[in-house]
Amino acid sequence: MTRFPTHNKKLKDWVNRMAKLCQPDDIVWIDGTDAQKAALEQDALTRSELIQLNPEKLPGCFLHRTAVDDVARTEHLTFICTRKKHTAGPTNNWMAPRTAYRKAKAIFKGAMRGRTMYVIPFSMGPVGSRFSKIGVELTDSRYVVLNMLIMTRAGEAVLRQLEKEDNFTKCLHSRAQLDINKRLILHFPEDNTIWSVGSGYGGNVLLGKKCLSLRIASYLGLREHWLAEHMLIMGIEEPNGHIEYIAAAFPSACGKTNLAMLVPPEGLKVKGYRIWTVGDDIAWMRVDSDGMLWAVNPETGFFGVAPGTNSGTNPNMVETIKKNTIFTNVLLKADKTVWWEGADGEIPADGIDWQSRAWKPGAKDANGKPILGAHPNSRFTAPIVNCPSASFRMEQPHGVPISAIIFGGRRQHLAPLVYETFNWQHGVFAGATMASERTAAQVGELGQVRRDPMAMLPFCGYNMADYFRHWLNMGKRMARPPKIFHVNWFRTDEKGEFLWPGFRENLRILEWILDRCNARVGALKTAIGYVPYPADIDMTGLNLDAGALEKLLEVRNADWLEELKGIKKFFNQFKRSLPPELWQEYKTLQERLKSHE
Ligand code: OXD
Ligand code: MN
Repeated sequence: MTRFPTHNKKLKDWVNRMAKLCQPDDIVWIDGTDAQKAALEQDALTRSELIQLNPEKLPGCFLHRTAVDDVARTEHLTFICTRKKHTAGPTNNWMAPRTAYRKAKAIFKGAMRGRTMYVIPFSMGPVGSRFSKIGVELTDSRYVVLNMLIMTRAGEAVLRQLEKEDNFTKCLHSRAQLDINKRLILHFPEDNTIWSVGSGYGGNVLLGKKCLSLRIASYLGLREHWLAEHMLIMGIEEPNGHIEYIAAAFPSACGKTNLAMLVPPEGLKVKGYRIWTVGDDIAWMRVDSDGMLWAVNPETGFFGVAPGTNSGTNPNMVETIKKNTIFTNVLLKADKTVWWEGADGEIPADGIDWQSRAWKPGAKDANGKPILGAHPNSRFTAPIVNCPSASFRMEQPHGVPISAIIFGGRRQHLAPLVYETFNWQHGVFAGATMASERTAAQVGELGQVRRDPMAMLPFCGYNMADYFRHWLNMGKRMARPPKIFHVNWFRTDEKGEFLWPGFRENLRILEWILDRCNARVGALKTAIGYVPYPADIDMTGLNLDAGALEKLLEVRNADWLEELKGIKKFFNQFKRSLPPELWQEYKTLQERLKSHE
């Protein structure tokens, strides 16, 4: 008979019921102590679930490999399960709760036989803050437990909190048979419940992250008047010592993590800028008594993409992942350190690739394609406290006040480097119409646009039309709403070369954004919004080709009129649910574009 370290009846009953379904051999409660963590690591090493990395070069670090067909979020197997289909909206996969529970139960049944069920009480946000949310994840994966200990505040303190409050998200996970045909990632916002089965990949199984902190939290935010967003949060300490905070949403692979912890470029460093990283992926934002929007990062770790991470693209992350980090699906080198495509240093002469095969550079597969050492979506899980730029405000329950919200996409031609929207409603339109193009590397799909409103398309836990309305309403609740901007680091010239160097140089644009927030510079009014005068961007130490900045800032009305066609098609799918304010923004933009033609 299980001993429960809690008096919370709801929790006890639920753990009992789930144990009856999954039939684990035993149940272990995660207390968050170092001793328990060390024992779990040992257990995982013995069972080859983890590989210990070089203790001198990478202390406290491990490598894990997932199944070959379990390397990324499976959006087609991810469902929002609400009583009415309309609640999930046209952009989500929907399943009726009864069907979803029935299908998943068949897979969960007896799935933990011969295994241990771990009970992880965790808090998203500081424990006990009224802005935080508690979850309890039941899992049969030690890898999940060890990752959750990095990504969330987990253990005893959360259980104590659950003696005082009853509300928690019920998260059930089993690897089951890791069978892609028996894999389901189910969200029941109306029951505050998440069920994930058949996967061992982070985004599907670290249920505090995308599942709770975005899909379930976005639904809770709608009811409780706050925003759960797929955004980085960073502080920019200005030369006068004042720190301004911004939140920014970009679709995957647009550099959110790199921006969140950038190191100022030499030319600007002399001014005394310093960056404070609050978060790289998720922002929970509320209106405070001062009428401003305040943001917290509910997580305590980074679950970042390894390939491309190096001292040039992200020196702070290179420091962060030198200790106490779990690497997933990267290449293992002979000296028990790790490597990935685009890492620092020499390409290793050999190694063991992410599929456990002997690897040499230049190796090709049967189709003549290079065999990668690390999977393109290989990851590291690292504590934020390791990051040299980690904010000292991480534990503050109110978080940080947001001066600017930035939306961005990857557009070769359309969007200028930066523009400021006219007001909150126009800013919501800019967010709702965000999009990215496929890169030139993908032959045949060049220029294909994927709409990803607020970078939330895969993460919004309810109808996106209601989500847009919620954003509009939030604007009305604020006396001092943040200004909303749009950036595009990816504009190219006629030869397809990037016009803007990106990475740390992006601080030059953030500087302009903060100047606008503080009414320190003027701007050119165009049909799409305010665009900088080139002279207002500090280019000290950066030599672009003559005329490049002008090209980066150009607004071509004909291109935007063409863009409106795609926006119309996207909006139409929401039928009459789309807030009329967004059609109004569409029409006034069209008029402005035509009158400026
Ligand atoms: C992530 C994602 O892993 O957005 O953060 O997919
Ligand atoms: Mn993300």
